[in-house]
Amino acid sequence: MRSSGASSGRSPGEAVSGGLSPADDTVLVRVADAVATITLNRPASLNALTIPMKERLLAILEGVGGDPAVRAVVLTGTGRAFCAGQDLRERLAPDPPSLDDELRLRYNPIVRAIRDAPQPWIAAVNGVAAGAGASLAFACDLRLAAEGASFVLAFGRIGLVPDSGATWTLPRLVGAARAAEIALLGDTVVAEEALRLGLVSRVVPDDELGPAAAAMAARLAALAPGATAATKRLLGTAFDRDLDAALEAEAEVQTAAGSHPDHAEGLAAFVEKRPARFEGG
Ligand code: T3D
Repeated sequence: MRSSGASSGRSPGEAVSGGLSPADDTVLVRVADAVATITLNRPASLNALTIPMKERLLAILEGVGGDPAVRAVVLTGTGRAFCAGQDLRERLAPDPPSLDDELRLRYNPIVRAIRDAPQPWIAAVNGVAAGAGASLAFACDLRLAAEGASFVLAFGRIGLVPDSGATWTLPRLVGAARAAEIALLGDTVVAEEALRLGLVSRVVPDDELGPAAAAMAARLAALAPGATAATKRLLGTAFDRDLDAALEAEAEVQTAAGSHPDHAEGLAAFVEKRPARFEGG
């Protein structure tokens, strides 16, 4: 996976992966030091998602997910929003795309790509995350919020139901009672409240969000990729198992992790008092 887009920092002539058009800068991706940073970039519309933008995002997600050189991913937005969800102007066009197509062909595969990716995903929520924008943040493995960030499940205001996985992720993150209040009333949840509810794990000053997300991603990228991917899988399916099934799943996955060279490298690094150099694979 190579960088693409106006702020990617790629040098002239460098290949853009997956046939992504370098002329389209609505979603930027930059890969450096095993961390992919994906930036939703339509700030004038609060990074609201259009069809071309969703298609570009999905192509990027698939490229990143299949790239073993990428060990952690940060998803964020340009400007004062993380993402305002579906572009409502597109929905108001004379011949709007069907909701069925939008969900089944675009939003759902995007959510699946985040959940199925082997890498840990960090949502660096820089501002408002509304509708499917909130759902994208909920789909990530970790959420850091800037002090000025907020979440709003705005679906009810336009006569829709929460989608893009929000009815699945939100109760798992905050519990049934809080999820019902957030989803049904659609009140704005500001960053400090999101922290109190467990919707985000950290809130940092606005200008420290980028560095905080980058530091967390660097820590994740230094871990053994196979064990990290397996931990993500175990956590992502935890609520679907009883204790016996969880113990069995852990035993199975741990046996595989223990036979990987990265486990031996971790043990060697411990006794030699040096940082581990995990190869993955
Ligand atoms: O295909 C499908 O429809 C299926 C999938 C659905 C999933 C969904 O995401 S449904 C939910 C869609 N999102 C929303 O309903 C949120 C709409 N936006 C808002 O409620 C507010 O904009 C915010 C609470 C996010 C922020 O409010 P505020 O006061 O800070 O900003 P603003 O003034 O409302 O917005 C600033 C600009 O962004 C404005 O443009 P303008 O007037 O300056 O040219 C506004 O129209 C634009 N904008 C904000 N959200 C969207 C948007 N443009 C298009 N689509 C948006 N979702």
